[in-house]
Amino acid sequence: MTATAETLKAKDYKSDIRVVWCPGCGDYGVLNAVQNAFAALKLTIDNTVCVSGIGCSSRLPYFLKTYGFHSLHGRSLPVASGVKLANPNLEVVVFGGDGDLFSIGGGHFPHVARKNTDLTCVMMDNHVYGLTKGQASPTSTPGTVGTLTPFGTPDPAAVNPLAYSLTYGATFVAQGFSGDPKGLSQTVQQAISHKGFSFVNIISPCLTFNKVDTFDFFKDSFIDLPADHDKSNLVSALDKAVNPPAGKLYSGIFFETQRPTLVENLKKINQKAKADKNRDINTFIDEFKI
Ligand SMILES: Cc1ncc(C[n+]2csc(CCOP(=O)(O)OP(=O)(O)O)c2C)c(N)n1
Ligand code: SF4
Repeated sequence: MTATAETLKAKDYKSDIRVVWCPGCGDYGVLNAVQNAFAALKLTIDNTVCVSGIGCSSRLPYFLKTYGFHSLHGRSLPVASGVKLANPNLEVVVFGGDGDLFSIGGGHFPHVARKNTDLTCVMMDNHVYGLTKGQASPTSTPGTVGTLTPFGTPDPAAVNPLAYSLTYGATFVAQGFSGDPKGLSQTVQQAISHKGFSFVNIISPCLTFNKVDTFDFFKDSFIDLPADHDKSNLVSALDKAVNPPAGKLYSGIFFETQRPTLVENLKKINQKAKADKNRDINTFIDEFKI
């Protein structure tokens, strides 16, 4: 975390753009939690960049006063990586939906995680494609009836975003609920404060197009991770991600560890390259001259 701004309140991070989500959409709770988290961390508005892809949830950067980049569907993570590599001093936060990040953008996620790119990725998981009116997404509960699946999805299993991110080497993995903006704000603060790739899966119901995994369904489902959960233990984190008690979902930090970030590793390689006279760029080019 690099930015500071002593006097900003949550409302100061709000842009003048009218929020256009359906009344009651879970994403309002996420926006609220994010504004509070930015204020608590005293992020400087012009040192913070919020990047998204396409989807209802990907509109979130519009509603914040920071710099933003509403990129292409599924491409928020590579765009955000570029921003971070170009200027490592910026605080870069990625927002998106389960479709954007795990369907069309699913191929980028493992690499950003394993490289430990210093980004915070906040996913609004509503188990559906909201913007395009209710198609099934990778996190849809198997059998979900949707616009294009009137007889239920044929997929026997859903993607588990927590297990996925843990498996590919994310160094911070957490989960929260849009109906708990206070708890969520704290989780987002911890995710942003973490050095390296952090992922927060937020269950954020789409009341318009997901009639199965609704707010009422989730509101009694969340329980805190056990007090004795060891968040440095990857196996225990995976177990909690895959095997919560029946009908329940854990909220809190599943896993946190420290590893050098992509920028740190690139700096080391750069230093080595500079120190190696045999690898001077002109010597290297000379090797290819005929
Ligand atoms: C290349 C491309 N393919 C498809 C689309 C259509 N599209 C826009 S948003 C979206 C899915 C959004 O779902 P999700 O990321 O879960 O966000 P939500 O709207 O549910 O918040 C799709 C398929 C597109 N805009 N661009
Ligand atoms: S369609 Fe669903 S995800 Fe999109 S704004 Fe409406 S409630 Fe939210």
